[in-house]
Amino acid sequence: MESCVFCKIVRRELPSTILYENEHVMAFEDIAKMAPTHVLIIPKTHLQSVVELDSADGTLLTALQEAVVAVAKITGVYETGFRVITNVGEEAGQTVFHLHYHILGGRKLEVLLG
Ligand code: DGP
Repeated sequence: MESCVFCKIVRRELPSTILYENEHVMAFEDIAKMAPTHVLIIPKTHLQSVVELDSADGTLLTALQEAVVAVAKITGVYETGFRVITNVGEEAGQTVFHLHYHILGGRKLEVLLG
């Protein structure tokens, strides 16, 4: 998608600190870190949010899952614990409408009840 910020990162039109990448997904540091580890995992194809994933996306779902574990290990939070968040829609706080998982860790995270 031409104007999407994360598509621009995938195309290397915007700089980012990439931690993990394969043909399906990319993981890079969040520009506005909320924790010592704050990494975004995205599909390279433009999907608006997690609700656009379905049973036809088995390969991508596996790639996303493997990226979660890989990023946790690369950043060191695999041992200490971490949180995986994906926001869907404005009311949930989604600001970039390209599917992304936030990986947060490296400090004690407050309990989220909404
Ligand atoms: P969300 O609110 O769930 O849509 O999260 C979007 C995140 O994307 C937010 O934490 C900030 C991050 N972000 C926005 N623009 C950029 C960018 O250009 N580069 C990087 N690395 N992160 C970005």
